[in-house]
Amino acid sequence: MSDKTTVGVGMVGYAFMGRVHSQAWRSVGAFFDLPLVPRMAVLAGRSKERTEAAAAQLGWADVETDWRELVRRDDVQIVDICTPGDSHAEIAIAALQAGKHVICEKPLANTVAEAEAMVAAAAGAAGKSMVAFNYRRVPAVALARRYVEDGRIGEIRHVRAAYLQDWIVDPEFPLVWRLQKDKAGAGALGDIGSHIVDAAQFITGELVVGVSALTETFIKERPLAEESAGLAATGSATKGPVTVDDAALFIGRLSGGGLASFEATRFANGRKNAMRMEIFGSRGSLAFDFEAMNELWVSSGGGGFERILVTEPDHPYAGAWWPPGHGLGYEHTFTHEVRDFLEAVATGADPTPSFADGLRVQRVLAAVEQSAAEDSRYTNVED
Ligand code: SOE
Repeated sequence: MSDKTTVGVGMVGYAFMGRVHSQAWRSVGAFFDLPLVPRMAVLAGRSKERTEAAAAQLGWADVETDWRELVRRDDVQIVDICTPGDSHAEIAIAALQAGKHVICEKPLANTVAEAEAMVAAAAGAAGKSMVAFNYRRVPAVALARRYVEDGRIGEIRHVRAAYLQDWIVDPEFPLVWRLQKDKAGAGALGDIGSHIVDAAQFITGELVVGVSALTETFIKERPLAEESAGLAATGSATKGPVTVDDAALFIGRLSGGGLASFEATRFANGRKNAMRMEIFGSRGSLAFDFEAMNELWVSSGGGGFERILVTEPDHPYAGAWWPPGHGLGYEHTFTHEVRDFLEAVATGADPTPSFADGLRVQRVLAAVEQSAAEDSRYTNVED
């Protein structure tokens, strides 16, 4: 029997993010020596039948069909929000007001105003809060951050950040919630652009302070979605309008004086989840591609790049898992996330990325949308 304190977790939503968060809560105690033992107390979803089926499959002890009931429960101390962005603010604020700790999926909210309200609620709350930018917890990304902090890269000159996917290239791919502004807030920009803005700020320790942007929606109408699971879906014969961007490209300035470029697209045919970062500094450079997530490429200037297999025991998180070279996957980043969150809850430290960090990313996304809408810095080529 463990003599550690148990902490009850209540999760809202059980689709793609809910499944991967469940995997994290289920496995974290088996690999990390935790100060608190998480208990997967309750899963909330709208349909009783589906929520019960998901709870049985994913390992949750009980279900609620209204998230408000989950937030009220005494056996829930941590609320994990895995719903589309349109409900993040309401659930997070209610949970914080009820004294719970909150982990919220990214982007933090659908608007800057909602994100500000969440930051205000977090500031006055007893509970801890964190936004789930999971890629910070890829061992290679955390190692990249360490190298920048140690001064190995020097002053940051440019960042090239790209997040390339292709799951909606087919014009007949249905109009899932991620393609609807009222539910998702934005398209590729919010869903995957938010990740690379956060990763760029995290690795460099700097902020994106200004942007100039272009966005595009290539496919304006799609079949209405009937069933969806993960990123797959079936559509009906009726079509509806796509109300978000399919791709967002922007350049920006960093607070340290460097320049950055960002590409977020779901139309990079052949690229599945290519979240790529290249950091060029005065002393060296770093390169990372999530499709080869156990590798970090490092240059000390001259002689090109050296490949580091980020699976050594002294690399971030890696020592908890397999022998060197055996590698980690997507799901481990979420396990690291809940591990760090439990650590913060136990020690009273403030977990990162905070809701304030999430708001900062939201402000960048808003600036991108404003720039794209105004086309103010966009110059047509004269013929
Ligand atoms: C879909 O684009 C998605 O699942 C994102 O929502 C996730 O945040 C990203 O990790 C993978 O792609």
